[in-house]
Amino acid sequence: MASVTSAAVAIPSFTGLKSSSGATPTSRVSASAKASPAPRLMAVKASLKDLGVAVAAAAASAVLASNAMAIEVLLGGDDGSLNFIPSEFSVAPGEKIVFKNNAGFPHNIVFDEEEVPAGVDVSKISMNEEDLLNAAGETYAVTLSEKGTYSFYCAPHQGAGMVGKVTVN
Ligand SMILES: [Cu+2]
Repeated sequence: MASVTSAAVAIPSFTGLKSSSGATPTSRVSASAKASPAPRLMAVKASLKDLGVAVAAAAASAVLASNAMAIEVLLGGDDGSLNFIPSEFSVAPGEKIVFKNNAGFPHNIVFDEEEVPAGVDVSKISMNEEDLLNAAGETYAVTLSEKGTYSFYCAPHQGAGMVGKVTVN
């Protein structure tokens, strides 16, 4: 059985060798033919890896770019205070404002229709009064394009003084 097995193993390699004239040169060809796919595969993998790195780098710079044009406002202080932190700040038109649940939630963000620049529809920039950010780290993002001063509040905590003001300039 052992000899049959070795013959069966030998046949495919001899079939391959027959494609060229001599046994010795073909075995070299066959060896190099076997060797070449591996480096090629490695080259493909390497270039995919490079591509992945390039994509990751592009994504990272996009994140950096968006961070440069974003402000984070914490909802609730670590000391248990019911505040926007910061509660008064300025942004550029179109700059992203990210409200992030920090402590003392639930919170939400509602713009005061009486205290926004003329023509601004507060329903388009506010959360619904009934909608709440319930978990730590939950965010609500908004961008304001109209220049001016906007007042906003947290509906559950407005009475406790959780109000804020943002100036777009
Ligand atoms: Cu609140």
